[in-house]
Amino acid sequence: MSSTYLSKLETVSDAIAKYMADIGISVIFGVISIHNMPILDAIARQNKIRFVPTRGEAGAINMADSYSRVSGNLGVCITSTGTAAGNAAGSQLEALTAGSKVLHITTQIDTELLDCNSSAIHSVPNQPDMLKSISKAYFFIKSAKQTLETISAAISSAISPPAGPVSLEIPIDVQLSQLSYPKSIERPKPNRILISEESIEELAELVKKSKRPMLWLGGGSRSASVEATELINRGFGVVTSTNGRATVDESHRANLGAFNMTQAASLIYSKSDLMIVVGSKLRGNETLNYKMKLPPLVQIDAHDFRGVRNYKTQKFIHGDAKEALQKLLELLPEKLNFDKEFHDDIEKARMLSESQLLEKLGPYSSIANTLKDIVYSGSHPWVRDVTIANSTFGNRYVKIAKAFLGVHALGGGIGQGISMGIGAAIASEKTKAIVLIGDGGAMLGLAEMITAVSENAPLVYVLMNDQAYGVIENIQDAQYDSRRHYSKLDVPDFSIFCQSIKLPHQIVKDVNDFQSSIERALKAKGPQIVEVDMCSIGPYAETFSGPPAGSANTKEVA
Ligand SMILES: Cc1ncc(C[n+]2csc(CCOP(=O)(O)OP(=O)(O)O)c2C)c(N)n1
Repeated sequence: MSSTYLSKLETVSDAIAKYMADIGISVIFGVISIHNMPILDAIARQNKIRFVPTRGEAGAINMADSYSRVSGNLGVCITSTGTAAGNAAGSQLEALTAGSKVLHITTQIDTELLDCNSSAIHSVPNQPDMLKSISKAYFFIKSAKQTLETISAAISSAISPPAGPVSLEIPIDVQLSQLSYPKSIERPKPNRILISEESIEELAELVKKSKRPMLWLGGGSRSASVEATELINRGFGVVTSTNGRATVDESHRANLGAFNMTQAASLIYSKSDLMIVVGSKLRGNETLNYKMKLPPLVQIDAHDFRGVRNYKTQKFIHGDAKEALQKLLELLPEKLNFDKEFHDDIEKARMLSESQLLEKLGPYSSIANTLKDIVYSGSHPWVRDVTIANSTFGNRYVKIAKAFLGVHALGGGIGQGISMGIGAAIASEKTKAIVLIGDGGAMLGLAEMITAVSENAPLVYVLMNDQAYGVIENIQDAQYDSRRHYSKLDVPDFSIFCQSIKLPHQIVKDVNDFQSSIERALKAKGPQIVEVDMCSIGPYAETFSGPPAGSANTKEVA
């Protein structure tokens, strides 16, 4: 196979590699295997795209996902047939939940052996079905002549609003078949959603009548920063989901940020007469499981269904956030006649929410304050795993400088932060990514720390080590009579582990040492880790026992 292959280099794989470079893809993440070697070999020979060999496929998708979120470009991942493609599934669900522009190229056994129970190596049942269920769309390249049209269609689908990960399967024999590269190529373009002008006109009338209109900005609004900022400057108040953070500057006094579930926020909502929900699902863990009372709602969403399924909306506008808000702005006067005290009230609500949160943190408030200053002023990508430090302060108190710099595991899955940090670091180039992770989550992605070292990724891991699934212990204490089954955790001695993989490591046993440690880590080149020894520092002032879990539980989390 290889000798025939090496003698003819105008193959489907060469065309794919060249096409991706020609349309501007500069980095790809993945794991090599016999069923994707022709494509990876072509990428390496052409030497135009950086290939990041990850330690697992789950990490590869997380990296492609966060690379896409931070760069705004397509994130690309290459896996192989069977278990390898399956390993990507959990991470791809995160990309699907977050609506990330990701292309997952995976492979298949020889075409003639497909679907005939052949038991060929890496042949597994139901691979296309699995891929369809974890993707926005699924594509398959049946023959050489379909190659470039199919890859272009797959990318168009991934980047068209509502964006999402797409999967593309290419059988090994097709990868090896001959294909001459055309003189001109078609570049993938996003499809546009036509917005109803009438709906926008009706919305403009509602805004003009409103005294305290609010925007609830979700992840789908992140491309509409300019428009949302103009609306806040004309008098709107803003609140965001965790994923929509910093769509408007988080230091703007009329931006509540992601303090969306506090009592102070609730008071603001009770006095507001209109809330436009832009690109957000109003998730249960951000609305007290849909029990939070919200103002009359209008929803703008690129999904053609009512994404806000648990709230009644008086109007639904199908469209992309940026274009919809642009059109709305055109119909509104420069100065709207809003309630003069509206912005003052929001500013006070944010300050109150912040100070109440700080009290709950106890010793960790100084770490929160240090990170707050550094992350915002240094415009660092701020990457977060699911750990108590993020559920409390990381996801709202530490300000993000720009919407695209915020990356977190929206689906609530632990263990993705280590890899997401690498994707964010590679996308950001100029500023180091800061990645806040827990020891429990770290166990799922630890091997990718070696990838961070191999790639010299500019990042700092801040590892909150309590030698346990801390939040699970807290839930067990609160709801299961302190029966702490399965939540104590044996983790490596990180100083030894990091030494063995050549990852510079510092340990903080006293919160007063945190600032100097992180500053040192930020100044140094390449990846670094600052471990916070929570067993030495002690507990939070108030125990965090998880987001609302069921409809009966409406505990406030911030
Ligand atoms: C993939 C996945 N598996 C399990 C869980 C359940 N879970 C949520 S938080 C958590 C503990 C995380 O531990 P750690 O990273 O140490 O953070 P801590 O709670 O100690 O702050 C677990 C097991 C999950 N959310 N996602």
